[in-house]
Amino acid sequence: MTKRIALITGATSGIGAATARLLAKNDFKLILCGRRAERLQLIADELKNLTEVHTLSFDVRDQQATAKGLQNLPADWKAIDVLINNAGNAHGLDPIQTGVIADWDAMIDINVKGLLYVSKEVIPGMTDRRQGHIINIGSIAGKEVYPNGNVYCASKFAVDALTKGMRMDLNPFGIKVTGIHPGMVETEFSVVRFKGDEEKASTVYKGFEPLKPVDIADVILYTLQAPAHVVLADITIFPTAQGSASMVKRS
Ligand code: NDP
Ligand code: 8X3
Repeated sequence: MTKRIALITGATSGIGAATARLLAKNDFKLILCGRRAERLQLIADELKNLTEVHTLSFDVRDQQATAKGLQNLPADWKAIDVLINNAGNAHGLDPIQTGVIADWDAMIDINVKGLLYVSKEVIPGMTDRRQGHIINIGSIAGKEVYPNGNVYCASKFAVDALTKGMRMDLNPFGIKVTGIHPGMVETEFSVVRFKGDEEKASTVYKGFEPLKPVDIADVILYTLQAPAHVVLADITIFPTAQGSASMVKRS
């Protein structure tokens, strides 16, 4: 059986790394992307007995580096079947009146523009071959706004809009487009949001059982294994303790 090639952005930790591990065991060849090259190498070494892995280190905010990295893929890695646009983070959790412009820039540049820059390089191959599957990792924050979520929520609302737009524009080419919208998943997400403050980050997940990265990876694999005539268009996943973006039952 020919293995499908899946490109995962943000594969150095959390949801992206868990997805790489699961897809490696399930007949995918992997292109793993992220800024931290040493982490990419560790994951590639870990998975090399399961599948072929190609790593690419670039910052998705840098359009030229993104284009160069993807355009210079070796010939046998160019026919990408699956694009998982996962790279992203929240930066800060401040009310709009005291928000930090560098944080706003980071969230819009990474979560929205970075997703577009990567997609711009991958979509033409999919339209030429008239097949492919794009999975955009949005968030419950792209479905509901919560206090102090302002710009992060806006960036994820944009991901939801782009997902819907991609599905319509790519429909004539038979390309599947899926939006996956997790609630609270314990990853490095909150450590990044709170700028390295691990104690503050850990309080986000206190008193309930959050989702694990592998829970999202499981849903991604399920989505990719659907029959050719089926697309899971839009999926929201909560931990059982979560009732909405801002409601969690804690002990
Ligand atoms: P992590 O912080 O664990 O992972 C984020 C990943 O994104 C890392 O691999 C990081 O790699 C990559 N990344 C961040 N900035 C850049 C950049 N400028 N260029 C390239 N890659 C970048 O968080 P999660 O796994 O939780 O996040 C993955 C996705 O899931 C994000 O889009 C997030 O918004 C979304 N999400 C997360 C939820 C949660 O509760 N954790 C819930 C809903 C959605 P590196 O630093 O090496 O570049
Ligand atoms: C990440 C989950 O609840 O912080 O998208 O918005 S949340």
